[in-house]
Amino acid sequence: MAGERGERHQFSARVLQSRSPSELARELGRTDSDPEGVGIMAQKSRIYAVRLDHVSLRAAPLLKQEALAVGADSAHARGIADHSVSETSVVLLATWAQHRRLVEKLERQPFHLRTLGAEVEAALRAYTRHGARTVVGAHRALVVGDRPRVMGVVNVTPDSFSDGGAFFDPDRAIAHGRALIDEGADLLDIGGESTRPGATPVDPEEEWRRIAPVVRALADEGRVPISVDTRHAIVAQRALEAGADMINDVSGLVDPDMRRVVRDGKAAAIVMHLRGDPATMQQDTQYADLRGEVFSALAARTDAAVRDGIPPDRILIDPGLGFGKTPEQSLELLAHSGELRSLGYPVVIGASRKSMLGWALGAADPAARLEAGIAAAVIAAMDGIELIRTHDVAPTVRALAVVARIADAAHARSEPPIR
Ligand code: PMM
Repeated sequence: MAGERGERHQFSARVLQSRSPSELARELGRTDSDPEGVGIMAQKSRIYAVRLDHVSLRAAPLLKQEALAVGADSAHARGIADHSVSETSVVLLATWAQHRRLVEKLERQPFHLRTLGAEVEAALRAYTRHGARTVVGAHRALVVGDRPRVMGVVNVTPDSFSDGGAFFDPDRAIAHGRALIDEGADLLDIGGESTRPGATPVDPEEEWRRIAPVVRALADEGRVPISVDTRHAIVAQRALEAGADMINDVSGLVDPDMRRVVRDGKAAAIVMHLRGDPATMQQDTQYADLRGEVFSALAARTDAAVRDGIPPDRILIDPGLGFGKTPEQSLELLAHSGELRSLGYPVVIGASRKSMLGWALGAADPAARLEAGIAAAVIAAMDGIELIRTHDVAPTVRALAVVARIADAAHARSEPPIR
């Protein structure tokens, strides 16, 4: 009943739940506040914590002083005060409006603070970005960002952990690819080399022999863009000539030849994080700062790709769940996958049937990980992850359709009111 009041709740104090500034702006508007005021207040609605590395001894105190001057704050190493460290990591804490004022002030400051400010602004704009964008592939384009998109996996291998070689025969692999498209896959990822921990590397000639008929058939049909999962430049080149659109390189385009093939083939590329190679990657899972290291490695790999002439709007990034990471580390990366949006590239997450899900469930059988994979996909999609790589297309598409409708109902996906 409208207007009814409990004794202990005379004012109905209710903490508002909002995932985006636009959701909150709507709530502010519902107080019948002045619309211009709503725009200004919405910029104060949320604290954005921005982490920065390698801030110098001279820059850090100045940064804190400028942050305090705009009503924000920044945390840095205690050793900055007594000069016992030469550089520090920093976490800047500020509303959008404060960040903007701070960036303006830093433009006039020495010690690379101007560059630091520009990087903070770029990260914030990328992180809060909403709406559709087009990733152009060699032959076809993929739209991402309007709703979570699904990449269906076709492994043409005898030894993949997740499907145990069920599609090693080319005709069965082609039929499987068609079935995944019918189930609603937005693109397919075709692979001829198992990258499971300790798998024996495959000779590129053999890898190409496995996938060639599958890539040709599914690319010729042209129903969805085709990605090819390979670490080998020669395989990538032949795949692009055969009609593939995107290269999914689990080694993150470390090979300059691979970067050249992607650039010259005008392909899109997924740059995945992997330390070492699949044969040895589980031998070293020590990270001083897991999320920081994955982030800076992806930043370095994508910078190299752009420097070598691959246009930024053809690049996607992926933290590589399960690749040189323990189950706990993979789950930590999944829980913070939205952070990767700060780099400005669409983000891909592949959790489907992986051992971290088995670890979380306490069950070894990959066939019993369907719901766990969907839970992971839903978490990623709610964090704004653009592309979900999965073996289980139909149930994932259904789950993500509901996530998208919920986001619409919550007004979480309209343009944020911040400029
Ligand atoms: N995972 C596998 C293989 N390729 N590529 C990307 N970009 N991201 C991943 O998480 C990923 C990948 C693991 O093997 P699978 O094909 O059997 O799932």
